[in-house]
Amino acid sequence: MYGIIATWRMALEGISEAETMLEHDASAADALETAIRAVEDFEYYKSVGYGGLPNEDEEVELDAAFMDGDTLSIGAVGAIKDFANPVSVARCLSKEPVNNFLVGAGAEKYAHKHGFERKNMLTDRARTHYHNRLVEENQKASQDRELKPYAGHDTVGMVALDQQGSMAAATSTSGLFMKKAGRLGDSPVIGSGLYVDSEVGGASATGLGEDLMKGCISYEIVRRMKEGMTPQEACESAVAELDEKLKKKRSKAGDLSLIAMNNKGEWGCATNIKGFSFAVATENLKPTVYLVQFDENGKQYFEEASEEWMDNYMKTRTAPLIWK
Ligand code: SD4
Repeated sequence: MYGIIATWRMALEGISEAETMLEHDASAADALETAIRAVEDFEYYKSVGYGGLPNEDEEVELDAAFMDGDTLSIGAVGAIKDFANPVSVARCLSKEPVNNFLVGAGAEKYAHKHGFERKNMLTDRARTHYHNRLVEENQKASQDRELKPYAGHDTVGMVALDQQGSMAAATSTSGLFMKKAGRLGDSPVIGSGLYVDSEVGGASATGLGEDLMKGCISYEIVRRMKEGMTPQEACESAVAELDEKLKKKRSKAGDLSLIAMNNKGEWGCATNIKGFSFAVATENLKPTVYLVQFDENGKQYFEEASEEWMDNYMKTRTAPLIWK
């Protein structure tokens, strides 16, 4: 059995490529890195890699992580600037005996030394988003002005299983639009943004990093799978419990969306938001995008994305932007 699951529709092209690789016996780690790089390279996705939205100082700071489920090796970069593929730097770091998680200038020094491609990651389109956001803010009365980090978000997180039974997980993100310089979310943090153990399975998160980290949610899902839950049961119960706990202790819960796969290729997903999508492919399932919907009792279910939804998705991502 082989398979790959990823957060958001934007992962579809990447996981399609990965699926072909897995079918031809590639390793989970290679397939995963290829899939995430495809998302990082596509300039119209504004929260991962090239084209990612900048922080409040108009700088694109990227976070990424990689975990090998066979060895539990981990590698991560935080707030790295001007490198094309943070996930590949993270994977390279996972091969080091120590110094596996590097941030800022240290991460850039390492990436440079290892020959990773440098690139100015701030696109004109992202500059336009930044400029327009400031203009919108300045149009408000001065007492209402507040540069809140962008609420919409699309971190890519993936878990893959190969035909040898090896698993890997990885994430990549530009984090929250208008975040403070140096801010890290859950995505590069092992246990929160991702976790994988080939003896069990893996999970990965997207949403409000500050809240996802409060539950070490990816590790928690893997732990539940280890105790016998299916990926779906583990995702649903862990997300519902964290959502409830945050509401009880803090009166609100940020966005929490999780995907998981176990070492049999069974998969699951749970979210506390409307509009979440994910992409999955296995030996028995062609690459498919599902939307998470809720019935009248608040119970979630999955619906395959229609052609119309898919067309509209790409149209809105690539629509021309006006400099206000
Ligand atoms: C973060 N979790 O930096 C990331 C943002 C995100 O989908 O998931 N976006 O907090």
